Amino acid sequence: MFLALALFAPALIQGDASAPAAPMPAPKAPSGMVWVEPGVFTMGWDGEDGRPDERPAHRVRVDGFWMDLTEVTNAQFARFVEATGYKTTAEIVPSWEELAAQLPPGTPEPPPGTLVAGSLIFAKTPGRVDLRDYSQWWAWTPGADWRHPKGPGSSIEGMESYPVVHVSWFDATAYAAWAGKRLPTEAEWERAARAGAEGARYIWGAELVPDGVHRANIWQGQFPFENELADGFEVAAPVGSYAPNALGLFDLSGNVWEWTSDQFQPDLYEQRVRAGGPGAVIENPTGPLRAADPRNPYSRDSYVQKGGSFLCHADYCSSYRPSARMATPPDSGMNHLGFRCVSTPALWEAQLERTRVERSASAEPSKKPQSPKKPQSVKKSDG
Ligand SMILES: [Ca+2]
Ligand SMILES: [Ca+2]
Repeated sequence: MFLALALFAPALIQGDASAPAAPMPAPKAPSGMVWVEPGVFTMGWDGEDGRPDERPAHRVRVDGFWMDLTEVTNAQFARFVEATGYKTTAEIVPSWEELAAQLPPGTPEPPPGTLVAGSLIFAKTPGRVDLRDYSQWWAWTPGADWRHPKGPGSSIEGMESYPVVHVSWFDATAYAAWAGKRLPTEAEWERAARAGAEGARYIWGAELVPDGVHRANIWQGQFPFENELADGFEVAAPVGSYAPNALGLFDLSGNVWEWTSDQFQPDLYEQRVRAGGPGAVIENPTGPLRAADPRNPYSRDSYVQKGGSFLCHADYCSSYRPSARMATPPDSGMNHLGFRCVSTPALWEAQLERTRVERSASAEPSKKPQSPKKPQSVKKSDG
């Protein structure tokens, strides 16, 4: 409902109410995206519920960019796969070399033929568990992929407007390149999320459920075994099911996590502030060259994801706060992890040019003189 409102009332989503009007960027805004003005904001969080990797809050400046109004949907991803024949990571049998690089040295190789394609699916536990061991609620599921989000036998029929899930960072990056876009940096993502709520704990303000109205698809009850569904959804919701932020961006908080282009390091903000000195404004940060992720200590790469998901609970991770950070190796897919893209005037102009070239190339044969069209025979099945 909220998404329909925004799409049909574009005046509502022009610009951040807290900032002066920005000059209209050129070229024309791509459909389904909104312009995020260039500017300075406070990234990170020093508040009481912030984790060490969110500290210290510091000033960052980012250039302007367009951002997708919603998480990328199954329908959008299907168009990409149809156009390119792309196969996602979850549909390809992993190689032992790739897996071994993320495991403790000396981990024995599994017997030949036992590695299969698949992805991770959340499963509620029978009761209370030690929250430090997340393997208790994640099930490696052979045959789970974006078309089969609950594993073999499941499908996305009727789920066109749901966020695509089980997409690796590689898949998200490939989609973005095809669409004339890219993944947001962590700074761009947080800048967009905080629009209209600078310095607030949540994207919409100070209270988690203002006036009793749920603003994001997260988890109410007791994680990971009892979901009270107070917000209406147990797992992913169709994109745009909750009110957007001040820029008209939906589900930045909750629903599914969103990949960014930045590698993760837990003490990155401390390093930035140390290097920049007091009062420094960091320009367009893009993250470190290599990850140092305590949750994935053997993986060279681990990319930041933002916004939390339908699994985030106030007592467990509260990652629906805009400063919260999580990271995952780029070949991993899960049923609560998706993405959205950003674009820039330069990227979008290049995409328009590519489209023009492709169109004129495909129109080329029609320039040749053609013989008059013969009436086509009617197939039996047509009649
Ligand atoms: Ca929910
Ligand atoms: Ca989200």
